[in-house]
Amino acid sequence: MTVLIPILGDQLSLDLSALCDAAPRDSVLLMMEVVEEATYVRHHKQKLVYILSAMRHHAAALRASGWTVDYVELDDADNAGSFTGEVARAIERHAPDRIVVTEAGEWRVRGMLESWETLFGLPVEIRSDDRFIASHAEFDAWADDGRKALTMEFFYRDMRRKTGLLMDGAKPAGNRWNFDKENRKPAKADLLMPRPHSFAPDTTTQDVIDLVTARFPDATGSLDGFDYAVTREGAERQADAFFAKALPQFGDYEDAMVTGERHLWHSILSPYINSGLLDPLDLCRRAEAEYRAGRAPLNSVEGYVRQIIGWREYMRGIYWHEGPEYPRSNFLNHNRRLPGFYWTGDTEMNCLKQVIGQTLETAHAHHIQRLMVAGNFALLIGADPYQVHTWYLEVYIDAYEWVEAPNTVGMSQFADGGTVGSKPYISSGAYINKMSDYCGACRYDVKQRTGPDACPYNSLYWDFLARHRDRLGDNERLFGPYRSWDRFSEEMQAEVRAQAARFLAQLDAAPDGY
Ligand code: FAD
Ligand code: DLZ
Ligand code: SF4
Repeated sequence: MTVLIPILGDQLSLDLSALCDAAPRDSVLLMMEVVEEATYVRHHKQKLVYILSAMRHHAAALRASGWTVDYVELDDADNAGSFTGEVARAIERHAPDRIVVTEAGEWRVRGMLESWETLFGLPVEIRSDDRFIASHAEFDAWADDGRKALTMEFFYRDMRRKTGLLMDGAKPAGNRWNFDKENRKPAKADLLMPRPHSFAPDTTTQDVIDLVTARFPDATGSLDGFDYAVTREGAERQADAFFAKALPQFGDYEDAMVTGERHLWHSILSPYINSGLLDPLDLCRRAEAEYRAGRAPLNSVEGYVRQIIGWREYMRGIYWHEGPEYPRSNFLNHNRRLPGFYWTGDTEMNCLKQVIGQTLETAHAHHIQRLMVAGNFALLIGADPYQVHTWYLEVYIDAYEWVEAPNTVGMSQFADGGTVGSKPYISSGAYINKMSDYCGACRYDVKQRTGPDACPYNSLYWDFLARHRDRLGDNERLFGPYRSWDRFSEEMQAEVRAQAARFLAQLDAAPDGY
């Protein structure tokens, strides 16, 4: 009896469901570096290096625990280039009686796994991924419970009750579920800000860097300075540093943006959580322990726990609940192509220059940079949400479709018409000015709405609202902004809209750059 257990690149957990009852004696674990996964979008080079190096280190860790791992490298002769092609070749090598696999993290790959039983004439058991707190059935039952809206906050409270995290009996710790209002402070550059560890590439990572440089020269972004952890131990060290130094301030400065400070008090653990090196529930329990021991305040710990058992679980639920066509949603009928500077950072708008520049350099940006600078601008100009989705999937080291698409298509671009967010996340330059130091060094004036020096976000914001009044005018959460717009004189309205039109025309005329 031999069981073949394929382990995908985002399944790098030692206690994966496919392994829970397997015996090393009669199991072959199959890990595959395949060109199809490396090219289904033009992934950032650092994302490619991270995943392939983490896979190689994970294979070594599995072998050290006694497993037999059949590892196919990208440059191996006869590499078939796809999961299905490699499973076919592995069946020839090992003649297994059956296949056991943990479910895939996206519709595209789910289809592949589901085709194997018929294709190979072998029993294929697809197990649910129990690294998540809510199963598909649980989320669907919650979503289909006749509720008016799929509000994250209510789902989050159920997850708090289910896990017991930050609960005092039946009540939330501190008698409040959510401390978000206390988590909106701007920050200043500060030499004492915690800095995460930097991991110099070892020989395995260096081999992968050489491989990616040779095989994917056109991939997005830069490889210089790659310093992510690629092992469980490295990821754990990073988590230790976060809990010891950054968690206490995480809440206060969650939404702040500071030039040259890409980490602030964020954890930078998403790549490790999403690929399986760190366990999300374990991290939340560690955060709670910091609160209970009096080392971190509740607004920070609740904020951190909410991001993981609230937003992260909710996004996954939405992705599978809404179906494979969800990334194609386009409620606002937007079709402008993204400007070429999304791939170069070459723009005079300093906020975008900083955020896109950092993204191309490091494959990471924090939530408010993604949402309120890059995403906000794409939404205001009416960019094609599918292209925006592809960009986010490409450039961020933690991007897998199940988490990226609901964040981009839903939360950031409002392309799902309000499934994820009750209103579009749009703002004028004022919000960026309040939460960052970007505007001070910008060629544009954040206080001006019109004229050659006016911040483009300002006219674009009002133009967006005016343009979409038929679709958004009866959204209660936008009554305030529409009332303000209506107080503008007709001349001012015309001037603002002409300013936006000139800006968009000049954007369209610029070379694509992609
Ligand atoms: P922290 O700020 O330290 O947050 C703690 C943890 O909470 C993160 O590690 C992450 O696991 C989780 N988390 C926080 N916010 C979210 C969220 N909105 N959805 C899911 N998990 C969340 N996150 C991804 O993991 N992959 C993506 O592809 C991704 N794409 C995004 C696209 C857009 C347009 C936006 C607005 C957000 C996206 N996010 C994505 C969410 C968020 O930006 C990242 O999770 C976060 O920046 C990761 O950095 P961190 O680990 O320092 O997070
Ligand atoms: C993203 C990615 C890349 C770039 N390369 C591989 C790979 O070569 N082998 C692999 O097993 N997984 C890779 N991945 C992650 C997969 O795309 C991910 O496992 C699927 O999206 C399924 O969720
Ligand atoms: Fe961005 Fe406008 Fe501020 Fe310049 S002035 S940094 S474009 S928000």
